[in-house]
Amino acid sequence: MINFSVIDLLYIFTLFLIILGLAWGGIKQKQNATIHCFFAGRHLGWFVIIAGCFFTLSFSTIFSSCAKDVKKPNVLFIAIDDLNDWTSILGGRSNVYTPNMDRLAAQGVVFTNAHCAAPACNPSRTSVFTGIRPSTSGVYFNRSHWRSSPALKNAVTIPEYFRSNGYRVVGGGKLFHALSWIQTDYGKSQNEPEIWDEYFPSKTKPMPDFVWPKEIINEDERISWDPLAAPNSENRPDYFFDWGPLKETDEKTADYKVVDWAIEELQKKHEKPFFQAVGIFRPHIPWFVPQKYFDLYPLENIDLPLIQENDLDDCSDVGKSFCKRKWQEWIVKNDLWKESIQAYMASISYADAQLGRLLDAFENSDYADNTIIVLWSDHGMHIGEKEHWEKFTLWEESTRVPLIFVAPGISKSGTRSDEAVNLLDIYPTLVELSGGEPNIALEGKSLMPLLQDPFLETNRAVVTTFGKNNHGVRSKRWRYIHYKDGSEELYDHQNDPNEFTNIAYNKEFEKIKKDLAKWLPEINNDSVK
Ligand SMILES: [Ca+2]
Ligand SMILES: [Ca+2]
Repeated sequence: MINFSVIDLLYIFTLFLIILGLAWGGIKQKQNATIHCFFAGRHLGWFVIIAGCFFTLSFSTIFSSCAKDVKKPNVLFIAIDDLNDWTSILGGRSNVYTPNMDRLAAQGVVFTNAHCAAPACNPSRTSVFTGIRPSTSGVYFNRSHWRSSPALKNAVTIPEYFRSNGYRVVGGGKLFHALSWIQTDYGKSQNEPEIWDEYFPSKTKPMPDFVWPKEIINEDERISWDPLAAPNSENRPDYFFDWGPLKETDEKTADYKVVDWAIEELQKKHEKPFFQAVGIFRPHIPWFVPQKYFDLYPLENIDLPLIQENDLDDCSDVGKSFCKRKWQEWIVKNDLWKESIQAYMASISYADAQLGRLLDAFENSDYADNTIIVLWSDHGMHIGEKEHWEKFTLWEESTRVPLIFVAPGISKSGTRSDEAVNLLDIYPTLVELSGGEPNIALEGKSLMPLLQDPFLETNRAVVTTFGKNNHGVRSKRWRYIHYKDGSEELYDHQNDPNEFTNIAYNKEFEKIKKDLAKWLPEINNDSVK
């Protein structure tokens, strides 16, 4: 059967008008032999021909631009906070229950060697959304206001890019840096209201209120925070470092509400293509999630991470200065290591369950066949390795993150790439996948070649930066760290996947080190206030 498009039909209609015009002119010419009528007949014929051409040109332009819009892929952009490689797809820990991340991975490409550009929320998220390195922007820490950076003053963020290309751009939850319970200082929202068409809960309040355990809330409904985990113990770390099961069900929790909003968006009929960003806050501390997620991980089944005694002895003094050794001392003294691992894993499985609800709605939506999905976490997490907790280091625990791309018609289902890639690559990849022109201002690289061929070897190394002039360089095999005082670390992942032995001062590896140092950024700007 022959299928005609709207444009084909318009051309046929025009041809019909032209023939009609010529015929009309011819008939009139025959019927009226007088000179006056000859011209009248031909004029009418020419008029029909010209009108037909004009009609076709204008309508074909309108219809072809509409057809182009219909073909533009949507983007579902999923950010998870503080999730390290403790997922079954990355294997950073066995027996973590993340079935929904596995399910998404089965639909696309998992980047098993993906690293953040900065091991902290604000600088990492800023680099993802602007495509600019922390060393270029000077946005190194959570307190820096990213738009104050001279390099980012006029930067076009991902939502702005898509909006200028005819997309509806919406977001919900933590995407740029924010904390729901601290509205000042480093908890202040760094979201820019004007770059979104819509935001949940609102453009000025990017995260819903949390559900706190009752013990944390005092009589006038304010958070008093008498910690649940080992209250009144000596030398307790920051009180955000707390955990415990919630009696409430998922429906009451903040991330559930963000996903509810995201589901509603996916159920709408959209005229324009969309860029929809969904920010899931757990497994960020404090680890308060419903009891059922704690029940997945009985304490008696939990192993401690593999660690080496005196692991820090061969590390740089700058690297050591980043470590929260007091947290580790407190954990060990109070015998809470397994409990805290249980709480982090419970929070990961809670986040994964919310992802599952989003994927269910997506798969049942009208957009399942024409939407690019990218899932990423802003940085990793130490759970006592190198006597450190949280992120804020240049070691593997802080830099390695989940990164999954699903690109219909381009990526191959259930494939993996082990090449070193960076979260800075998300922006140029989305530009290329959506048919845009490459933008030289973006400092990452499009992952399109790896999506098309996950076995491609790139020989690339990628950089993570923490503070001015401190960089970690990760290739497929090596991690090289160069700190601001000139001190160095080098780890061979082929023989030392836990980064226990610093071989930077072993002459045998001098050339390896030099080759890796070539990837260090040339621009190292001062920190933005
Ligand atoms: Ca984070
Ligand atoms: Ca060591």
